[in-house]
Parts: sequence; C-alpha cells; structure tokens
Amino acid sequence: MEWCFSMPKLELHAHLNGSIRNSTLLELATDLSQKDFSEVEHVILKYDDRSLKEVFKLFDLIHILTTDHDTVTRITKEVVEDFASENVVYLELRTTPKRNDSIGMSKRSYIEAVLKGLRSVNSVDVDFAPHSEDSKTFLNPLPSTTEDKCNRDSRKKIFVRLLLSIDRRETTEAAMETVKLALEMRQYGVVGIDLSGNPSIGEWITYLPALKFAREQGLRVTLHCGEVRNPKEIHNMLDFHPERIGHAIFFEEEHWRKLKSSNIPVEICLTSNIRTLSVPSVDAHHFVDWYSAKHPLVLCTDDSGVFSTSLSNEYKIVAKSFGLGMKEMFELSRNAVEFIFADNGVKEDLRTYFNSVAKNME
Ligand code: 6MZ
Repeated sequence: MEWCFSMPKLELHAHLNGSIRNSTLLELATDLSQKDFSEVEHVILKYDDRSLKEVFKLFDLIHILTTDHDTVTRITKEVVEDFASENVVYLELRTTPKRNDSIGMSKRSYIEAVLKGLRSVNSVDVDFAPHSEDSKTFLNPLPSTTEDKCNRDSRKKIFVRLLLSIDRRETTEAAMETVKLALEMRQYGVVGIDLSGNPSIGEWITYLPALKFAREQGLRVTLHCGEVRNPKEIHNMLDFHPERIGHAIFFEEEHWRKLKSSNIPVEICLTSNIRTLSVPSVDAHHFVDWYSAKHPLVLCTDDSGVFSTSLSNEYKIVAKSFGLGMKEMFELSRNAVEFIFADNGVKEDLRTYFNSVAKNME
C-alpha cells in the first residue's frame, strides 16, 4: 500500500501541539527537567490507548514544554515538513493562540511565532499567503510526456493555511479576542476558526457570540462536535451550520438526519477516536456507514504525534479495513479539495493538480 504514502493528500484537521514529533518532545522534556524526566518520559511514551481525560492531561504537559516563541516556531517548521514529506499538498493547521505574561507572550506574538515557523521551512516550498484569483499556479500539474517528467522539478510543495482554535476553557471575551486576531491575520493565511478542547468542559452558549462574529466577518468555522455524548450541544452545533465538523461520534438518529440534509463535511479522525476509547474498534467506526451513504468526508490525523500516526497511515487503515482500492482512496482525497477553507485560487490549483495525477494513473 505504498500508494497511500505517494498519493497527494489534504490534511484538514491537525492540531499543532498534537502533531509534535516524539523526538522533539523528549528533547524538550530532557532540557526542562533532568531529575523529573523518568516521570515525564513515561507519560510521553505511553503509546497504548489513553482516555480523552488522559489526553487532555498530556496536552497540559506538552504546553508547558512548548509554549515559548522559539519552540512554537520550531514545532511549526517540523510539523509542516513532516506533512509535506508524506505528500500532503494542502495543510490546514490549527492552533490555540496562547498568552503567557511571564515570558512576554500575547496571543498575537504566539501566532507571529507560528508564521516565523512557516517562513523558516526550507526543505519544501510553502505557500501560506492568500492567493489572488489570477495568480499563477503553485503546484505544477504532473507532466504527461516522458521527457517533461524527466525535467520535472521534484521539490515538494505544500499549501498551508491556519485556523485559530478557541479552547473550551476560554471565556466569551477570550474567544472574541481570538476571532479578532484571526481577522487581523487573514493576510497571513488565517482562514478560519476552530472550537476544540476538552469536550466535557464548557457550554456552547459561551462561544456562540464569538463564532457568530467570526461568521459575520467572513471567517469559516469548524467545530469539534459529538466527541462525547451531549445530544443538546450536537443539536445546537448543527443548527449553527458550521462549514465543517470534526469527529461526530456520539450522533443519534436525529443528528444524523440533520447532518445528512445539511451536507456538512465531516473530518474523520479514526486512530484518535480509537486510541481515546471513544469508538471500540475500526470496524465499529461510523466512517463506513457514512461513506456508503456518500456523505462528504475527509480523513485526518487530529494529533499525529500524540497518537503516533500519519495521514498515510490513516489512509492505509481505511483502505485495509473497508476494502477500498487505490482509485476509491484517490477520490476520497480529491473530494476534500471542495471542503478547504482557502480561496478559489487555491481550490482551482488543487483541482488541476489532482486532475493531472488522475491522468497519470490511467
Ligand atoms: C478536542 C483537541 C483534541 O491548539 O495547542 N485538541 N480538542 N479533541 C481532541 N481530540 C483528541 N486534540 C487536540 O494543540 C493542542 C490543543 O488542541 C486541542 C486541545 O485544546 C489541545 O490543548 P494546540 O496547538
């Protein structure tokens, strides 16, 4: 299944601090505290399943290790390189802007450190600023003649756009601050807002004013929806009609009907759902029913570092578990182009690129 790796893919649900390399995390942990290291190492290297509660404890630990400007820049660079290395051609990376007065970090300076990370990638070509409709193509379509193939520039290319996350622990004011920051940062490739964080915490009504404001101002919105059983919240979230939702696990019949009629694309995070014990096994995952019902779906990693996975691995699991071949997986990947939050110029570039790859597959 080498083709799962070589096939062009889009990643639409990846949290920056969840996608950190294990080697980087261990290095940072060693630097921070030699004497407590054995305890930290155990938590970081616990590769087997962790409950959702444990995962959020781990995020608190990761944030202690990563929340300074230089580290944020470093992990951004590494995460983009890692996705590009497995042929992700479009990455929507999401992260929660953080404030830490003790080191002079504001939500804005946090995002500036992320942007510095994007600029510092040099092993692949990164496009992260918005395209004007008439700009020239970034991804060069695959050539059709053998001669052209030999002359092809083999450097990897990746579009990166950013989503700013609202953490469910935040107040309405803090959520609003994040949305205002996203609006200021649009020119640097911020395209939307995500609502995430521990799903057992917080109330929908707290974030609603900020999410409504984001929408009024033209930002796209994706919500973590149905990660725990909370029928009322799922109902309210679907009524809001976000542009995409993530997970969608604990859906009841009514929710499924609502989702189906609204056609909201779902970001599927298979390994994450299983490792957090939210879904008992791959066979029991809702992916297969919704795929059969032709609902718009996109495969994503969620937290490739924390769950030791990669997007190619997610493709492999789906292909193997549900008997899907290369053509079907390619179409699954290609369909995701229609769900991206970037502008039409990027969409058109991706469509042309996928068409050229499809021609080469014939
Ligand atoms: C909900 C999640 C998540 O923002 O610091 N996050 N929120 N469900 C999940 N499923 C397992 N995985 C990650 O990345 C880490 C943050 O992303 C959210 C949590 O708020 C976590 O603290 P950033 O880059």
